[in-house]
Amino acid sequence: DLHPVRRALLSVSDKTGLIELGQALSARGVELLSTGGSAKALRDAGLTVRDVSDVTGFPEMMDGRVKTLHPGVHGGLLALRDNDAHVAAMAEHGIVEIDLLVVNLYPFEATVAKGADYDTCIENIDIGGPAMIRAAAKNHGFVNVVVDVEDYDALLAELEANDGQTSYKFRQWLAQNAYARTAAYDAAVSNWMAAALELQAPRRRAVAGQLAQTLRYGENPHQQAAFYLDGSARPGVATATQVQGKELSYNNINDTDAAFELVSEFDAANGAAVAIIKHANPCGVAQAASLTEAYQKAFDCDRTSAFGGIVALNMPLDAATAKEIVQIFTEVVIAPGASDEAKAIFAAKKNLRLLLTDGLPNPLDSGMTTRQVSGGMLVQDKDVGHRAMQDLKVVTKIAPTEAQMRDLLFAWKVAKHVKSNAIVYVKDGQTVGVGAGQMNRLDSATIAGLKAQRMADVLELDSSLAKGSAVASDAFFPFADGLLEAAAAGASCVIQPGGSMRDNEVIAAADEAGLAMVFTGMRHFRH
Ligand code: 93A
Repeated sequence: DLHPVRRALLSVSDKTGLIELGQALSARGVELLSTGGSAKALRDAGLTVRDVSDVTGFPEMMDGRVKTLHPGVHGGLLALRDNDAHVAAMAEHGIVEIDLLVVNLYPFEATVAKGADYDTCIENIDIGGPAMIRAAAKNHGFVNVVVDVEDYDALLAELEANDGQTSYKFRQWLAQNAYARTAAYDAAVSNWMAAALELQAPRRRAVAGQLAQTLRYGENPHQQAAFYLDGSARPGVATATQVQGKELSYNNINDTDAAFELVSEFDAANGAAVAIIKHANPCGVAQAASLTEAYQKAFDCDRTSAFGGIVALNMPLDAATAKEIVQIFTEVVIAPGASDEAKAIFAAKKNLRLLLTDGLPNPLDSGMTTRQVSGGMLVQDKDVGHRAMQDLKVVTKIAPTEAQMRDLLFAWKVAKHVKSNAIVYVKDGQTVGVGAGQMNRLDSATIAGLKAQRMADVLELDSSLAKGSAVASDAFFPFADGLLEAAAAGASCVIQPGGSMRDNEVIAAADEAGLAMVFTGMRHFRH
C-alpha cells in the first residue's frame, strides 16, 4: 500500500514553513506545482516551480476566485491510478497525477476575529482550497493531503521512513483530518452568517473543534475523552497558560471553567473576589478589600467541600493569598496573572495546577451553549442575563437596606452559577450556605441552612452563619415553604424572580416573617 510522491501541489495562505517544505520535497525529486503567491515565495527562495496556470491552461482570474478550479487540477487529484479508464482519460486530456496536496485555506476565521466587514469576510471564503482538499482526501488511496503547517514534519518523516513513499494508513490519517478541517471551515462560515444575519434558529447548525488535548479519561476512567477548542479567543480555561502542575483532567477543565466564569461576574474594580468550586458548584464565593481576605471568606463558607477544590480569582494571585491557598489540598488555581513571589510559593507544590489567563472574560459577552441529548443537540444563547439595583422591584412592606441590597445582588450573581434548584445565603459579601441541584426548592433551602449551621459549629459561633443573611433563589418560590425555611435558617431578605401563581402567598409570608423581598423578573435556571 506504499505509494510514491512524485508531484506536489502547494497552495497556502499561511506561508509558514513553506520554503523548508518545498526544499525538502525538491531534494527528494518531487516536482512542485503552485498557485500565484505560493509559487512566488518558493521561486524567491530559489526553487523550481511550475505554475498551476501552466497546468490548467488558464490564468488565475477574477481576483483569484478561480485559480485551481479546473479538470487539469481535479483530474490529477481524483484519478484512480489503477483504473485503466481513468489513466486513459488523463492521457487523453494531458492531465498529470498530483500525489501530494498541501493547502491551507484563506484565513476566514482570523478575518472574522479581526472584526472585518461583511464583504471582506465573504471575500475570505476559500472555495478552490476546500474543493481540492476534499478531492485529494477522497482519493487517499493514492493521494496525500496536508492542511496544517504542524503536519509538515510528519509528512517529511513518513517520506523519509518509506524512501519517498507514504503508507495507506498515513494517507487515511491525513484524509480524516482534512475532512474535519473543511467541515470546521464551513461551520465557521455558517455560524458567522447566522450571527451576522441574527438568525434565531438556523435550520442547520454545524459545530467544529480543534483538538487541544487528549485527556487521560473522561468523567470516569472507563470513558475516553479529549478537549477541543472552538477558536474563540475569550480568556478562560481553553486559552489559559498552565504554569505548573499535573495535566488537567476532564473534570478539572469543567470545574475550572465554572469557577472562572463565576468569579468573572465580579469586576475587580469593586474589590477582590474568589470562587471555590467543587463538582461544578460553588462551595464558597466571597468579595473583600484584599484577595487574601476574599479567599479566607470563600474558604470559610464550607471548609469541608473546599478540600480538593478549584479556586478562581478575579485579580492576579499575590504571595499572601498563595500562602493561604497552599495550606490545604487544592486541584487548580486560575487567575488573570500571578506575582513571581506567588509562583515561587506554588512551585513547592508540584501537583497544584496554576493556570494564568489574559484578563477576565466579559460575562455580558454573547455566545452559544450546546448540550448533547440522544439523537441531537440543544443550542441556546449563553445566559448573559444581568440585573442591577434599578431592575429590582421591592414587593414587601419593608425594603432592603443598602447593605442588604449589596448582598442580595451578590447572592443573585452566585445563584446564576449554581445548579438548579439553587438557594444561596450571603452575608457581608460572603456566601454562607449554598444549596445546589435538589429536585425541589425547599430541600435546597434546607441544605443551604444546614451548611451555614455546620460551619458556625466548626468556627464555634453561637448562631448560624446564615443569621441576618440575604437569600437568593434562582427561580420563583412556588409555595411559601421554601421562603419560610430560609427565614428559619436566619435570612433577613430575599431576592427571587417572582412570577409564581402563589406570589401573593409568598409575599404575605415574607411580610409576616418580617423579611424584605425583591423580584428580579428574570430567572437563572442552570441544569
Ligand atoms: O479564491 S479561491 O477559492 N479559488 C481557487 O480556485 C483557489 N485555489 C486555491 N482560492 C483558491 N485557493 C487558495 O489560495 C488556497 O486554498 C490558498 O489558501 C490560497 C493560496 O494562494 P496563493 O498561493 O496565491 O497565495
